[in-house]
Amino acid sequence: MQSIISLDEFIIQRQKDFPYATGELSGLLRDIGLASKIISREVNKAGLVDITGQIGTQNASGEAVQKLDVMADNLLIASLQNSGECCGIASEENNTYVPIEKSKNAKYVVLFDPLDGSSNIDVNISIGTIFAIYRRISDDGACQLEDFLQDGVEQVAAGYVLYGSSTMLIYTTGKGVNGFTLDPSIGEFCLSHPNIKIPQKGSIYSINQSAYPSFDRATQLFIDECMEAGHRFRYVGSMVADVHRTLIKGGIFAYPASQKAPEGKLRLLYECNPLSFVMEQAGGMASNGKERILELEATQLHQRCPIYMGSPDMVERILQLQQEQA
Ligand code: AHM
Ligand code: MG
Repeated sequence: MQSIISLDEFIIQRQKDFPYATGELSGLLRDIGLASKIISREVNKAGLVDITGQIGTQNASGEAVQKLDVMADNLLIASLQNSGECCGIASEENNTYVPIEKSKNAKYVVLFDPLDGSSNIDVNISIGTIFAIYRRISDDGACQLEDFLQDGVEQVAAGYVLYGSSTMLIYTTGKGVNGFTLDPSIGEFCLSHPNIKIPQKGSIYSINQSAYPSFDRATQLFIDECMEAGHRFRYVGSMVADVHRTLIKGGIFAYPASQKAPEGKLRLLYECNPLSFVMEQAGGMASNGKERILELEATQLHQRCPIYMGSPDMVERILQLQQEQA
C-alpha cells in the first residue's frame, strides 16, 4: 500500500525541526486544519441548502441561516477558542481583534480571512481561507493591538485552504511550503504537494484588467508587455485560487493601486502577508511595487496595500518598470 502522510502526522514530524517547540504551534495548525474541514463540508453543501442566503432568514427548522463567510468566521473562532494555544484572533470579518479570555496567557495570535472571494460562492467558483500566526509581543495577560500589527516577516506560520475542485491546505512555518489534499472518504488532509517551488519564470498574468485605464503607467506598460509576449491571462477573482495557480504554474498575480482604490483592495494582515510568506518560501517574490510586502509597517488591522506576487522574473520586471516610471 502506498504510504499516506496525513496533515496531523506531518505537523508532528515537523515539530522536531524546532528544537524548543512545545507543541502549541502544532496544536494551532491542527485546529485550523479541523475547522477548515468543517468549512469545506459546508461550502460543498452551499448549492443544496439555503446557506448562501442573507443573515436574518430562517431555515425549515426555524434556525437562523448564516451566510457562509459568517459561518466560517464563527467556526474558526470557536476552534481557536477551544484550542487553548491562542490568546487572541483578528479576522477580516470583524472590526477589531477578539481576545480569548480563557487562554489569555497563550503565546500566539492568529489572523485570518475566513472565506476569501466569498462573492464567488453563489456561482460555485473556488474560494479560500487564509491564515497567519504570530508570536505575541505583549506581556502575559489580555492580548494587545500591537500583537496583531507586526511585520509580515514575524509570521511563524501562514497558509491557506482552497475550496476548489478538491480542498487543499497549503502552509509554511518558514521551512518551505507543503500542500495537502483533503481525501473526503477518510476525512483527512493527505500530503500531496511536498516542498512546493514556484517556477522561476512565468508566462501567466492575473490582474483585473478591466481597471487598466486607472492603473499607474508602470502597471499599464507591464500589461502591454504581457500581451505582446503572448502570455496567458487568467483571473478567477478569488485571490486564493489565483495565487494557488500562480504558485503551481508560475506567473504573476497582481492587485495594484488604481485611481478608485489608491491602496488597492487586498488587506495586508489577512491576505497579503500570509500569502506573501508562502510565496517567498516557495521561491517567489511579493511586493507592493516598491517594497517587500513582508516588511511593510502595519498601523491598522484592516490596512490595504497594492500587491504584485509570483515568479521572480515577472515580479522583478514590474518593479523595474515602477522604478523607471517613478
Ligand atoms: P473579499 O475578501 O471581500 O472576498 O475580496 C477579496 C477578493 C479577492 O479574493 C480577489 O482577488 C479580489 O477580491 C477580486 O476583486 P475584483 O473583483 O476587484 O477584481
Ligand atoms: Mg478577502
